[in-house]
Amino acid sequence: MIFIGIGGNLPSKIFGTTPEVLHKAIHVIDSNICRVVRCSPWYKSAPVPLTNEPDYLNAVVEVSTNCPANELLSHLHEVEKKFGRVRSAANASRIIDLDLISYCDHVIEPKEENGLCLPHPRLCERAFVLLPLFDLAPNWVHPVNNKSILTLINGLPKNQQCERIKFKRKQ
Ligand code: PH2
Ligand code: MG
Ligand code: MG
Repeated sequence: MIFIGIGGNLPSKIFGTTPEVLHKAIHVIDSNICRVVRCSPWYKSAPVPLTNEPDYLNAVVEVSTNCPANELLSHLHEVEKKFGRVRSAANASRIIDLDLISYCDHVIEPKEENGLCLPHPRLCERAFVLLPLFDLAPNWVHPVNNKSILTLINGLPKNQQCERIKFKRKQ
């Protein structure tokens, strides 16, 4: 299974509010490069690490693709660009962020900065990734530390609030 983390905490002048941006982005991710299989429920959380910036909206999307991981990541970067993502400091507020969380349990050790690392190097510290990943893949096991997703969730720092939210359908 292949999982993408999707999140954002800034609106776009062109594409709208964060929920609008992220829902539109899922339709653009679904392309000849990769098919969107499922999307988790949505979660609202304060920035990790905590700042005074706006809350994030996050979900995890399962996709299927014949492309290797690095090509899939390039596609995700293209989608980020289309929605106006500007790269600045690490953890800076952003309109959209698409991260490759896990690619068929492939393991790629971190090498150079900004190089592809799988599974995502910070996923174990992040409720906003682990909770939606649990919704999609409750039996998932981290291929490096062999911890189950429930063990990882139980090991999260207690101060990370991450609340599942529902969107009302537009009339
Ligand atoms: N992304 C970050 C840094 N911090 N915090 C939350 N709640 N959600 C995110 O998606 C997020 C973050 C860097 O990618
Ligand atoms: Mg990220
Ligand atoms: Mg990213």
